Amino acid sequence: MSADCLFCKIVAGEIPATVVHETEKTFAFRDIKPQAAKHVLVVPREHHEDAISLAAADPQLLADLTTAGAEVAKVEGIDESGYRLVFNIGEDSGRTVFHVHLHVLGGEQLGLFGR
Ligand code: D5M
Repeated sequence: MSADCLFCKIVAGEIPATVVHETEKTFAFRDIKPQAAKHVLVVPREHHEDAISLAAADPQLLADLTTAGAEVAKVEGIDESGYRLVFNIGEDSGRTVFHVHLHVLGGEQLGLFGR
């Protein structure tokens, strides 16, 4: 656990969240500021800063996040209609939390990316 990391505290149960799916290595909860009808974040229990550093340190764990994202889509009932998986990397992405998280977005027709 990394001190002062919001998502480490959520994984530890120190900050409340609506849990959607859990495995031994991953933890998924509803985004507090949803950007789509369904918006869930999947994080590794272990602290890693972003998807790129995680890919270098533990590629299996990055794969586990993707698998958990697909499981979340099933739990949320959007696996057949389709959904988007997003990792934000670096400043221009607008990311705000520095514990790697996979956004699972769906439940409606999603708009195109852009400004
Ligand atoms: O995404 C960080 C996401 O984290 C953003 O969509 C809001 C969400 N967030 C922030 N605080 C919370 C809590 N406490 N619970 C659930 N979701 C939260 P980024 O990719 O860094 O922009």
